[in-house]
Amino acid sequence: MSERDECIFCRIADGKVKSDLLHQDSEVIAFRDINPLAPLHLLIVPRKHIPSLVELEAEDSSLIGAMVNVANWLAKDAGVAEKGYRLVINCGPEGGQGVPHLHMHLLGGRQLGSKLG
Ligand code: DGP
Repeated sequence: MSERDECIFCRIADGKVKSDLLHQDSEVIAFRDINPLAPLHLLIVPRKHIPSLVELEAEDSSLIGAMVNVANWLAKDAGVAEKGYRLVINCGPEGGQGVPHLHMHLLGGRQLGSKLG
């Protein structure tokens, strides 16, 4: 089995697993988290399989900007931009990363706690 076939977010990006997709372009997709922690909880995911933030190569660093742009657009579209929202990238086991494919959480729609860890 190929790396993409073994990765749940690659399978979603490739249309092999269903998701509640809200955005897709040539580089980035965004869909609702299956386990929402807030009224709005989206995942912004590069199509390219990058296992985690620490493995982001310099040549791919513009992807982070593309992911933030998509997140900001989705926050505005969902109506949470004015009140505020949070973007989170978990990296590695101690950073709380469960799915080994780079992704950004967009959380909003309620007052989020002031503690990060
Ligand atoms: P993290 O802990 O940062 O790796 O978060 C991974 C998130 O991915 C977690 O909040 C649950 C979500 N997730 C895992 N598998 C699926 C899936 O198959 N579909 C969707 N929509 N979300 C998933």
